[in-house]
Amino acid sequence: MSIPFISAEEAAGYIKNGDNVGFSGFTASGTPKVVTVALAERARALHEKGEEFKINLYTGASTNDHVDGELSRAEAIGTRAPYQSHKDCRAAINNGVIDYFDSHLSHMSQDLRYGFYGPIDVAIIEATEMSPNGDVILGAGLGMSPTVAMMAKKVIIEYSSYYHNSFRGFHDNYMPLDPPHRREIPIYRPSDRIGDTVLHIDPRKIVGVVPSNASESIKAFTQPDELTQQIGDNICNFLVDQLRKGLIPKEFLPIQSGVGNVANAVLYGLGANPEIPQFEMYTEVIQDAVMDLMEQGKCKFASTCALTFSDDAMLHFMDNIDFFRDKIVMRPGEISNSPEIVRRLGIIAMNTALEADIFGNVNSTHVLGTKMMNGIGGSGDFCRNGYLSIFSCPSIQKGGKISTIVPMVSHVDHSEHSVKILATEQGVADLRGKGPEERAKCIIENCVHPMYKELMWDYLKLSMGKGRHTLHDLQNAFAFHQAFIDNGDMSTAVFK
Ligand code: 0RQ
Repeated sequence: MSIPFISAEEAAGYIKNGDNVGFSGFTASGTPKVVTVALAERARALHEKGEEFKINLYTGASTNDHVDGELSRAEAIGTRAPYQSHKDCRAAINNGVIDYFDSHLSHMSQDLRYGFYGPIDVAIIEATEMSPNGDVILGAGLGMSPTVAMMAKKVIIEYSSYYHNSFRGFHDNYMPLDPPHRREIPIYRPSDRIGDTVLHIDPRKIVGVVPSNASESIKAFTQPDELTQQIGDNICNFLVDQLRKGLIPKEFLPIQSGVGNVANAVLYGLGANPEIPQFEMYTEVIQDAVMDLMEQGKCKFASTCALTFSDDAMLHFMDNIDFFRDKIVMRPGEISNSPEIVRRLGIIAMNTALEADIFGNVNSTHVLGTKMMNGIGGSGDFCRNGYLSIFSCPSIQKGGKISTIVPMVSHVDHSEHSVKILATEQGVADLRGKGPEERAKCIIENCVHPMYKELMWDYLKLSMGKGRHTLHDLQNAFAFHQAFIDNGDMSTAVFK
């Protein structure tokens, strides 16, 4: 059957007010780039005529300016899930314009299939190759593509001709059966393949193909500064010490690392350390650092949901694609982040905290407990189920006006039960096997910035000897946050 080429404007015309729209991709990678720009334009035109127009936007993770940016600015998003990291989208969420719900990334596809969020009316899928029978080779990120393509009533393909080499063979499209028929997901090593390289989409549902020639527009990462380098070194030295003590098997364990400069610094640190053997990754995104480590022979294999390479690094990848073909597999988010696999493989999970408390609870999402930053992303999928769950952050922010280590976190994403290790540029707190009082002492001693240490000891002393298991003083638990709200500086906290 023949599938027509259509313009972005025609494609946007298939999307109606109130539709649930699912997207391919994970981070900017593999996320559509053309139709949503036309859709935002259409939304603005309708709004000017006084007509309602909003879609509910479901993606694998964060997107790009073409999706979250354009549609937020056009006030064309009703409900948004499960993750975003765009400033305009964040502002609209925090102003109550967008109804955002934050979800573990591994849950989203199955929750959609379970019917929790209604039908998928339209799916927009970026393809890099396609045949008339609906067999599609996806691009640089999978996200929820198999699920939204299967569920959607209508599918729009954005056909990308940006890449000068074929992605064929990098994807492992797989969708588990849903309960009560679910079996184990048969991945026993990061490199195991269990699905198809092509994604088959019923061609009768494909309403048209929109040409696109846009890059992912991912900026190059900045070199780690002294602070991130110190955090990276602390984590690296900790892992080497664990290896020496036999607390990590001598073959090492697969690594998951979040995005950002600390993640890059840790990976480069592991790469440079002769005591760390060749390692594999089982993670949700790989950044430029992983490509370098593969070329140096230090990283043997990476299972990921997306190639979140900067544009220059992506061109390098394309030029050398055959070198990487047997070293990388891209999976849907529900498989790359599957708690079952994370537990089975014994992942070393490394993620970033906004704030942590002295008992080991971590807040990754809410600034001062109320403003959404990005979302929990995959950090919960990996942290809860990892062999070792490490969280890191600088010990202070905003020139010291904020201590990232606080008496009680203002929002909990990862509870003390899941967080094993906390690291700042000051040092590393190993929380394993410690009760609340010992945890608090260990975190204050090793992670808190010197300018906040005394205040933190004072807080702990408020509860000591008062017959409490967790040494909280509820009247003063948020004194740091209140001081920031009142005076713009946590160090002015005074306990009652
Ligand atoms: O403010 O932007 O005004 O300078 O927050 O802080 O240190 O640059 O943080 O970019 O590394 O992101 C947790 C958000 C960290 C991220 C989080 C202020 C600070 C600065 C940003 P400015 P940094 P990073 C893999 C796994 C959840 C998802 C996840 C994240 C701005 O890592 O979204 O882990 N994680 N996914 O000054 C008030 C505090 C603050 C604070 C920092 N305690 N209070 N402001 N800031 N700490 C990826 C995926 O899931 C795809």
